[in-house]
Parts: sequence; C-alpha cells; structure tokens
Amino acid sequence: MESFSAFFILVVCISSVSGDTSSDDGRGNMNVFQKELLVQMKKLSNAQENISRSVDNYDLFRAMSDKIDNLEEENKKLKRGLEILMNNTILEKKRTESNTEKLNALHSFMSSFNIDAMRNISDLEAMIRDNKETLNDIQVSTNGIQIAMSGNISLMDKFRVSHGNILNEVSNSLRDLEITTKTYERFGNDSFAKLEMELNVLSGSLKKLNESSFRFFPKDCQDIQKTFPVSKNGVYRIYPYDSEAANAYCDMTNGGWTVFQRRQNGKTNFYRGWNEYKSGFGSPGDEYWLGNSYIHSLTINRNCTLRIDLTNWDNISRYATYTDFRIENEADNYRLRIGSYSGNAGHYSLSYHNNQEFTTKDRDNDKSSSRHCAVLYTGAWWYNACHHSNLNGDYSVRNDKGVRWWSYPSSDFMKTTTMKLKCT
Ligand SMILES: [Ca+2]
Repeated sequence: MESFSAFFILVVCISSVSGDTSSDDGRGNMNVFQKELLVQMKKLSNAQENISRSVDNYDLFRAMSDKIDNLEEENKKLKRGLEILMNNTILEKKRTESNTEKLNALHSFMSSFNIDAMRNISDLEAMIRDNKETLNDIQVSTNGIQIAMSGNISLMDKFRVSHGNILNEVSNSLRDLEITTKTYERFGNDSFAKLEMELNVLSGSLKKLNESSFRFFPKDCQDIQKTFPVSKNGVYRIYPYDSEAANAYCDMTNGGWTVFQRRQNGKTNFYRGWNEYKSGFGSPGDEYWLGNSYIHSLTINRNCTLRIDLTNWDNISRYATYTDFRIENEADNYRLRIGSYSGNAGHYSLSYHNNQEFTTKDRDNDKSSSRHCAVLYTGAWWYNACHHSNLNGDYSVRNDKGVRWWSYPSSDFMKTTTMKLKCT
C-alpha cells in the first residue's frame, strides 16, 4: 500500500509540471508522453492493487489451511479417543457379565448355607421339644423324680447356652458375609475366594458347635450316674451316639446300668416285627424294648458288659453276665456278640445264640432252613436253630413259645426279666 501512495504522489507532481510548460512540439510530445505515463501509471496502480489483494487472499488461505490441518489432527485424536472408549465399553460389558455369574454362584452358595443353618436350628428346636417331652415323662415317674428333674433342668440350661452360642455364631458370620459381599462387589475375584474360605470355616465351626452341644447330653445311664451320683432308678433321656435320643429305664445301682429289655406283667405285646424291634416299643417305666439301633449305638466300639436278671414263677432270682457284649449294625442284622460268662443262671442259654443274627416274625435270619423260629416260638431273638432262651416270647404261656431260659435249675419260665448293659 505504501508503494501505491508514492506512485499517486508522483503522478500528481508530473501533472502540475505539464501545466507550467507551453512550448509547441515539445509541449505536444510532452502531452502524449504525459498521457501515456498516466495510463501506464494507472495500470501499474491497478496491478499493484490486485497484487496487494492477492497477497491478502494468500494470507487468508494460509491461515485456513493451518486451521484445516489442526482440524484433521483434532479429528484423529477424537477418533482414537472413540476407539479407546469403545474398547473400554466392551471390556466393561464382559466384566459385568462375569461379575453377574459370580454373584449368582455366590447367591446359590449363600442360600444353601442358609438352608443348612435353618436345618441345624430346627434340629436343635426339635431337641428342645424332645427334652420337654422327657420332662413330662419324668414328672409322672415315681422313682427319683426330684433328682431326675434337677439333672434334666441342668442339662436344659447347658443346652440353652449352647443353642444361644450357635445362634450368635450364625448371626455374626452372616454379618461378616454381608461385609465381604460388599467388598466383593467392589474388587471382584480375590474377595470371592476369601468369601468361599470364610464360608468353609463357618460351616466347619457350625459342625463343631453342633457336635459339642451333643456332648452336654448323657450317652447312657452310666453318664447320668456319673454326673448325678445320687440319681435313683427311673426313666431318663439318653443320647446314644449316631442315633436319636431315647427314653430308657436306668438301674442306678453299681455305677448305672442302661436297661434295654424289661418284662414284669405281660402288659406289653412282644410279638412284633423288625422295624419295631429296631426303634423300640413299650413303656420304659414298665415293660419295653429299647431298640436294636440304640443297643448297637451304645455297644459299638466300646467295652460293654451284659447283665440278665431273671425271676421265675417260684420267685427264685438268678443272673447271668457276659463280657464283650455288643450287637452289630443293621446291615449285619444286629448280630449278637458276647464273651465270657459269670453268674448263677447258667451260661449256655445265651451262649448258644452267640454270633447269631436277630430274627423277627417278618425277617427269618435264623439257622433253621426248614423253620421260621420267630413265628414258631412267638418271639424275636438271636435264634439259632432255634433256641435255648426266648426272653421276648409270649408272657402268657409256659411252653417253648413262652419267656424261657432253659439252663435255669428248676422251673425255667420267667415272671420277670431285665436285660441291661454297662460300658467302659
Ligand atoms: Ca429259618
């Protein structure tokens, strides 16, 4: 622009000089030249102006081009950001899916745990109910009622404490589980493994608590006698291992005997089938059979003595004891095992039945292939082929079908019988 102004000033100067000169040819040539110069200068000025405009346009173009470059760079950056974002989204989706699976597994694990816990609690509640029933039984019993009551109340108290401890343990663990679950939701895998470990520890401790709560309960009459040495004869609740609790008649003389068979008046029918002999029948305060499953539980893996007390119809009382007494499990048909004999009732009446399986009117396990001994002699016993004793026979008859002990010196039919065990 500056050069254009200089030209304009020059043109004005030339124009004013031509006005002062007035010679003939020289003036004419001068005028032509002057006009030509003005035209050229005008063209020059126009060209200058165009050049100047072009320079301006070029600057604009350069600026725009730079801006386009910048925009392309920005665009690339955005595109890269978008790709990263998309990848992250896919990863996040996968992570969410796998977390959902883990949460589902966790939920089913926790709900199965809850079922176990509930089952455990309901078992314990059933035990409380059983204990209440026992207390009622004992209240109507005439023998040793006060001792028995105080013994059972003490056991109930211990049980209540144990029950409370288990409930506290469960609720504490559930609270811990909740916290761990929240942690898991935040951090994923590691926390889940920790949670599983915690659950294992928890179920282990529940099992131990359950087992320890059983230790508060007497296994047999001997346990009751040890805990309460002044206990008198009567009906007590016992808890043989591996089987349900049962009511048993306890003979508390000489360290506490658990009576498992008693006959004294013929009120109870003893001609029964396998399942009744398995789980027991009759009234423990009167005539009864404790049950083969309990006798098995009480005698297995222990060193037990069997004592049989008998009184015949002439009121002569005698007894027989056998060491190493046990009966095998149901799979072996509650087979009888006895060791050496002592007493005055004669050994062979039961020794003849040693190592025999139990037979009832609906299960013939005896050694006679031609006869069903239980049916033939209206009893249930460890029949051989068939018997030298039949203490579960028909109380009302005095023949082979009756309550008989062959090796008794005089009359061998019994008015009263008691079979009991004591173990070390
Ligand atoms: Ca047979």
